[in-house]
Amino acid sequence: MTTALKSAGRVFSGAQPSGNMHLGNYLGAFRNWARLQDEYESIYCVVDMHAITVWQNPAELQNQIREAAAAYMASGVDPSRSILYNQSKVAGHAELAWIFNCVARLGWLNRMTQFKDKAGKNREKASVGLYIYPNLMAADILLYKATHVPVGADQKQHLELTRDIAQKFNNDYGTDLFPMTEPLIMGEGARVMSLRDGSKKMSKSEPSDMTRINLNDDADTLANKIRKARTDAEPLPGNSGALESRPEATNLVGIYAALMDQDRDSVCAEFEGRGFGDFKKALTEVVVTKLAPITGEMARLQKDPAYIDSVLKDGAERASALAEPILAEIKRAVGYI
Ligand code: AQP
Repeated sequence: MTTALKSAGRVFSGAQPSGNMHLGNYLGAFRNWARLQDEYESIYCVVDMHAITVWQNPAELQNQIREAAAAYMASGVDPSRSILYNQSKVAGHAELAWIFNCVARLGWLNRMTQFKDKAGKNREKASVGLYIYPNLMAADILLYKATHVPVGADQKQHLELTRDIAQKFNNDYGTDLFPMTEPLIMGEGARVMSLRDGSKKMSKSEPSDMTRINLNDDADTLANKIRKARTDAEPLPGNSGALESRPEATNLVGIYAALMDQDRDSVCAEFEGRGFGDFKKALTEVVVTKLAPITGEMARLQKDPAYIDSVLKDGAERASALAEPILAEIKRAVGYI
């Protein structure tokens, strides 16, 4: 299988197989990937090397890699129109990451807010991998000279670092080898927040399952989570501007808007004056209806791990074929013989 040359550019993106795939991953990433694959030459990676920056049980990791691949495909990523593979199968990611470890400056990494968030107070006990994670992310993207990266708003800082690394490499080695990769941040749903705390993003690694909508939750679980989602006592306003100081309300309206492909203003206009008890019922119906086909398709795919493995193997071969000449060019620029 080959991806036809597509004029808009080359896209790379990935998600960590570090737990249950959730609505934030779907709205902030997967469904956008599916939308981009006809316009862009698209490379979608299950970033298992990033996942082990925090401890992963090996037996569970295997299932999580397959679950991630199933989630991509169930969300519309078509392995015949995109390249879908897992990162550890293409050695170029690790090789280029090492070169970038020698290009990126400590001061740049010290500014990365995600490391601070994820390492928390236990900074000294965090893995070195977690600290240099953004260098590996830059390698993921630039190994293919990707021109665009569709990312959730939370990943924007890492993409800026990728551009800094590309720029410094080009300057240091007197080359124009790397492009300045652009972010594609796409519409409503770019940042889905926790159901329990509107100031925190919905996340796989958050211990409480009640904070997130998993792509494999059944209808009863979804209804229960939405019913118990934190809100406030005020009714919905007539426009989204009035939601400003109400983060949990903003989040639920945003989820409804994203799933219905509307903007927040039109959702507010539709529900103006109604309380969250009412709105949550409507939201549950939308979430259940929109996620049911994805949940069903994920379950179907996961019953056939051999098929998922064959998709990943084929994708890795195609990704390697793209990466090898670029990596050779990079090594020449560095002065390796
Ligand atoms: N809450 C979110 N809202 C919008 N987009 C999100 N993404 C993740 N969470 C949200 C986007 O999904 C893609 C894959 O992300 P990832 O799994 O590689 O890493 P992450 O951003 O660290 O996601 P999690 O769920 O928070 O994972 P853990 O808990 O393992 O660290 C990215 O494009 C991301 O923007």
